Amino acid sequence: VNGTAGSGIPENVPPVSCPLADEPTEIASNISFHAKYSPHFSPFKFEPEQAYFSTAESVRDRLIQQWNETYLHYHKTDPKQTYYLSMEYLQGRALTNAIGNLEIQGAYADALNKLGHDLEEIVEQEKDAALGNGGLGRLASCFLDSMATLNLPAWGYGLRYRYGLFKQRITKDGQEELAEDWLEKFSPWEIVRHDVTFPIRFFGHVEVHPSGSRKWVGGELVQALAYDVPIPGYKTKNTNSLRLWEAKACAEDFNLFQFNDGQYESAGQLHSRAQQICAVLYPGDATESGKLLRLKQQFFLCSASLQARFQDIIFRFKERKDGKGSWQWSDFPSKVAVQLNDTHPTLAIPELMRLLMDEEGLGWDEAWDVTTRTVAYTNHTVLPEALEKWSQAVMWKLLPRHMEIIEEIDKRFMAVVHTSRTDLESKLPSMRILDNNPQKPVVRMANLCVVSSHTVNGVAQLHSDILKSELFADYVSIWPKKFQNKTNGITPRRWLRFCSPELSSIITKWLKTDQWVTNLDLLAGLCKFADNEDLQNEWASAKMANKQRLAQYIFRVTGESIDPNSLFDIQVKRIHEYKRQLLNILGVIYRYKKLKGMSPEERRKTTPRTVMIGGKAFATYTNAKRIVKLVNDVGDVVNTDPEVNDYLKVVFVPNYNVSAAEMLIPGSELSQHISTAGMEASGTSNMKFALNGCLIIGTLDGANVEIREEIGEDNFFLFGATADEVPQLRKDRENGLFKPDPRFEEAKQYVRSGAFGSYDYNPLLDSLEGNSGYGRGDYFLVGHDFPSYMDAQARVDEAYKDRKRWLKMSIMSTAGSGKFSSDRTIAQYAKEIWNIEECRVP
Ligand code: HBZ
Repeated sequence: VNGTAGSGIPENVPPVSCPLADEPTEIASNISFHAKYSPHFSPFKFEPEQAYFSTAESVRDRLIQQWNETYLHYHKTDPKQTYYLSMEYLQGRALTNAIGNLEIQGAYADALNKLGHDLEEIVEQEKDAALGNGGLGRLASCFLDSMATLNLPAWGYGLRYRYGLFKQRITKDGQEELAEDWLEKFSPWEIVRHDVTFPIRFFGHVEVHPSGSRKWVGGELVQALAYDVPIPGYKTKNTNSLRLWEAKACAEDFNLFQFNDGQYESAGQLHSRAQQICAVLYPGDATESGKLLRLKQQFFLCSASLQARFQDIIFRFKERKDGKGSWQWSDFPSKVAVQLNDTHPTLAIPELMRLLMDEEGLGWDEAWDVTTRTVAYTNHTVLPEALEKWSQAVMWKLLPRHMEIIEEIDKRFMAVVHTSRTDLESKLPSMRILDNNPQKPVVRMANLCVVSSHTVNGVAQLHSDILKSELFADYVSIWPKKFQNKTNGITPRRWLRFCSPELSSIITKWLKTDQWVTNLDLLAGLCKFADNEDLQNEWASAKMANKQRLAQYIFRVTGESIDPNSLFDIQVKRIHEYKRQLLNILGVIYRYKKLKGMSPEERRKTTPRTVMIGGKAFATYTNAKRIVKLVNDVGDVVNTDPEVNDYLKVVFVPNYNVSAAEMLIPGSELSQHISTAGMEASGTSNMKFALNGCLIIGTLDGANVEIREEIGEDNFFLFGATADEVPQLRKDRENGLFKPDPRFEEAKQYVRSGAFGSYDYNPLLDSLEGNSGYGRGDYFLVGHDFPSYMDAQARVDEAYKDRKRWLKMSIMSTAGSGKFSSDRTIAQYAKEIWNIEECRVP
């Protein structure tokens, strides 16, 4: 059924019963069944590691049961379904989430106790599935959770990378990258589907038949093999699927003759070339290397996912023709919605056109109508270097038929402008899909998406406004209704209910219901208790417990002892100049210098802080790596300085990932979301922190704007230039009109003086000066925002001294976070873009 329907196991053969009772004793026996009969380890070993794998397999039994029921139900009901295409999913660990969503956490904890293990220790055994780089990938994973929880018939499609995001190690030279082998001991959460494979073609040529029809032939073929990861919804039977494709060579591609002749390498050449496709996650920054491989990956995802869908549709089509009603290709968009997670899966557009025309015999107009009513596109960034552009030459070589189709789309788009929108003709060169600049002819993927999608959306209101007024402004006058906003969200299950059980039970107690877990707006009910002393005391003790747990974690991963009574100030996200970790650390440096100049008496009046900064820098992003090194060097000096030690600590949190976030966010009190205004499309960790009662110091950027609106401006430490001021400030800067704040000069000078070791930080600091860096001098406006940032930090210190006030602000943050549930976001996609409805498994 799951793939194509067909004949199943005869009903007169009863299945081996699978122990799905909720009694701890039966669960324990199911776990030990897996320990004995699963072939992964010696059956006589039952250390935490073996206990984890057999526990996971036992949970998987249940997931598979629900997953099968879900498929049968969708098949029977035949609703419209969404296909979410994403090159990235940052899933993190699955065990806590699965037993939490299935509501069997307590029973599993008891069962493991009976077996001599502790659930908390067992869940730590799991490696993160990190098939993504950052925000975009984590968003896709939150969306999967919400789609299942809302009982939506929706599938995720992605790639099964052998190595996901690298592991970060900090050495004396800064960041080092290591391959992360998340499949080292196999993943218990995936089900390999040997019945679901499709051939994917690369290279080759186009054959023209006398009838005029065209066919892509020749080149090389690689097999796409499906692995399905069950995605359980919370408190529902619906269990959707994340389908990850793996690339495999065909057996006949192995040259046995060459092998027998001793030519081992060339014998297996095609095999290793196929393996390369899914070997690694693309680091996701603008680099030249690996371009062709990345393009292959993208096409591989698009072609396999669409072929799978076609197989299902055609199966149904035949079923209907055999007497169960009629069906036409023009009905396709009423059965299928395809969502492109950024431009990475853009090739789904020409591939869908090709399948419809060359395989199914539709004419251009009909194929185009079907395609444009099916596909929608989400933009996640306005940074010019992240807007994908593919070399036309490379595309012609790898995908000749798709390039023909793209040329035709471009030609027809131009014709429309020529005939009906002559006022836009001067804009055509930048609006076209093909950029035929003879120096470097490219295909602009974002333009292809805008022209071919029925809906284009940004990921926060400010970002969507910028898309309409800047990046895609010229298209808005042609298709004013095409552009929408869908403010991002996060799943409240992983990001509050499961990562902070302490705070969750306090919320449930005061709201007298746990319905907030699926209806996050109910959190607003906490507002009226924000001043209540009992709630405040309970709130403070839950926070303290989380801070202590975090302090132990920090000690474990860095060896640094931090004081849970100090203010925990955290900035964790990918290291990027626009995210301005440099602003944060320069502020810390200034604080350190001031502390050193104070008398012991004066110091005692300050607010003690622990500043934690974590995140990965792309391997070849030099300035990002220098920032990592600087934070570590500052930590080395500050943390060993007995004069300031009680008042300031600086910790670089190594290898930031989803699991680390689940530890850091619940234990945070202040978090920094301080990007240059207009540059962070949304941000989603800002939502996670606010939900956990952490106050935000931030700019008016991305979703910060909406968070501040929801939780109230008194509960947000605002600073910095606004997005519409930024262009003028950059111009002023170029014209020498910028006067730096003396505190900013002092902080930079302190680093240059060698206070933090002998490493040469001048190139990094020079990017903040007159005319270096991007050639424009402090492009990210660190210098401009520094004084208002320091003032905001001073307000933080004052607020923290007033315990009651701080606790009230913290409660108000959680209370105001209802809007940022990904359930809300996904419900809006479902209604306003996909036009799909809930399909609940009875
Ligand atoms: O998507 C992020 C945005 O920076 C962030 O503001 C937003 O909240 C989030 C979810 O909408 N964008 C990314 O994470 N982008 C990438 O990771 C990326 C990956 C591969 C690329 C380019 C960008 O080739």
